[in-house]
Amino acid sequence: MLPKLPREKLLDLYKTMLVMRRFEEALIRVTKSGISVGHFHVYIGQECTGAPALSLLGSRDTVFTTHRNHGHLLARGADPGKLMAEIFGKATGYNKGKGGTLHTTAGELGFLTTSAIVGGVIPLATGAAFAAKERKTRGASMCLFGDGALEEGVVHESFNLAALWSLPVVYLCENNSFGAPGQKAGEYSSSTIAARSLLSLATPYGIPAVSVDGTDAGAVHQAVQKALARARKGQGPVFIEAKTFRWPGSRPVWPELLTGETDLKRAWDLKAIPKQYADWHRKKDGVLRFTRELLKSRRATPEEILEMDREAQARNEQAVRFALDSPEPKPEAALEDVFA
Ligand SMILES: Cc1ncc(C[n+]2csc(CCOP(=O)(O)OP(=O)(O)O)c2C)c(N)n1
Repeated sequence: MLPKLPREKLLDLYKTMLVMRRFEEALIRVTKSGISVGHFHVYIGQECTGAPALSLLGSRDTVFTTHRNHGHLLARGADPGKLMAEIFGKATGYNKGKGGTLHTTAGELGFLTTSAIVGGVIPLATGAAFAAKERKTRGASMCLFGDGALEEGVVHESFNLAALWSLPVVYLCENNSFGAPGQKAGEYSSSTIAARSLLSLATPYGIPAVSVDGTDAGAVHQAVQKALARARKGQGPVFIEAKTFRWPGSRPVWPELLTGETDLKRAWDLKAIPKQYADWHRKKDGVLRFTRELLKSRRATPEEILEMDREAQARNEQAVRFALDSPEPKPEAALEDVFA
């Protein structure tokens, strides 16, 4: 389902998703060409969660996210060139190359920090919500994390305080384990979390919890809109589980695309779908799903879709160029911006 938005806004959301997808494809292509930028994680496949969720934030809101953060930053309007440069460790990056992929921070976009410590952002987002409440900013705090974070003890202290003090925070869990081998539909299974339902981890604290299909941009948009409205009215936190799919890559350290780079024609030309990974192209890839929904509702033609895609690819090619041509940080800058 498409979010209930006017056509122009829907197309803006789609363009953002295309930039998110093409950004990481370009990044993978660069690393495959032999240029090493170190270990990074990709958000490919989760665009229908991040793009609509983050499009709902305003300038008073804060965002906290994880090791899988590129898509989130781009969804909030990050400049692809500055983000690519940060991942490459260049002086022109968001944090002058000192944050890198795992800790990119962009205060101007509401990202007070991103953290690779699994579960680490949950208390920070809760603290930011406390600050917003104390300062009466009417802003909300959004916290994005994976299902793995829920095994951390600090999550429960955070949920408890957020509920006790009715803090304006939206906990958005991107459950990309859904569909793991041997897992039954709708059942959560993990070797590290005993709970069978992730929602059951929030409800004992009186936190309303809802599960949505994370490849359904309309469902995510609706759930996050409701949660933010509740938080901003001072009614406390909400927990949302977005069931989504991990990108189909094979190697965890050097991401590669087993399915190839995205071919949007697969949204309308079923013959173009290769048998292998047909499941991904037909059902799991949220960008293809959103494309099909745009076509079906006649909000865009195939030509318009391909044109938007060309623009997204060109923007990301420029971003790669900018990052490659940017200078390394100077050695004498190592101790600049160090506070502790
Ligand atoms: C506290 C902590 N423990 C372990 C790790 C190593 N680690 C990095 S990513 C990851 C998996 C995280 O899974 P999840 O939170 O579900 O996010 P996903 O990668 O699936 O998006 C782990 C265990 C870490 N970074 N921090």
